[in-house]
Amino acid sequence: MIIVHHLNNSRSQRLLWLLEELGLEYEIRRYQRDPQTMLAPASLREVHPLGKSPVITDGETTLAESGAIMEYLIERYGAGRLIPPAGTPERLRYTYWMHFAEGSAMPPLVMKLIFDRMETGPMPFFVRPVARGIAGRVKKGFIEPNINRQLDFMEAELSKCAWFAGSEFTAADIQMSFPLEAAAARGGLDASRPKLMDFLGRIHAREPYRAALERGGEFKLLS
Ligand SMILES: N[C@@H](CCC(=O)N[C@@H](CS)C(=O)NCC(=O)O)C(=O)O
Repeated sequence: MIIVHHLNNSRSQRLLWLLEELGLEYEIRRYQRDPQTMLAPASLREVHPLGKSPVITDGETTLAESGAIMEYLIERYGAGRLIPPAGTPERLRYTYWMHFAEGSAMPPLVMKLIFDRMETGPMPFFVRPVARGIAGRVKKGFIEPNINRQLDFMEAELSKCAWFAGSEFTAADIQMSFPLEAAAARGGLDASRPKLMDFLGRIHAREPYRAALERGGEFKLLS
């Protein structure tokens, strides 16, 4: 039995969705973020040394890192579903977006979350202006331009085809959902990028997406 070690409000929601799309049976073990720090509980480190979510166990196999888990599940249980055939241009696009999601899209969004908190978090009053100044400059000079350039790029790519790998929905769309949900929650993604907003609308309407939300429980991205 596949066990998903599921942290609330986290990337593991994506895996529940993949498992629902594939119609596989799975069990959820739940972990709650610390309400103050938002970090995962130490008990997740008993499953994998890094203690990050998602992690799955499948028999003797324990695997972390969402992209690796996606590839494992598709290869082992997908029977050719949700992945374009090898050697096609669609397969190359699939691989690209599968890696882009965590390798390029998420880092500036995570940085934005951290620097937003630096501006508003508790600190001695005399430090606040300095902290705000540094955070504001890093956001304006580096983080926000990168997020905007990436969003423009993704918008242009989704103008060429319905889904990230081509005309068919694939696991790359599931992997790309998290940065886009995060961008909509805190990265400035709005109706000015209609293709990306339409993508979010289309994934939210999918039955397996809804089924995964129902099983996973609360899913509210940190902002
Ligand atoms: N690139 C990793 C990122 C894993 C990650 O940072 N997960 C977050 C949840 S979305 C987490 O576990 N945060 C809690 C913590 O760092 O303690 C992946 O895609 O699996």
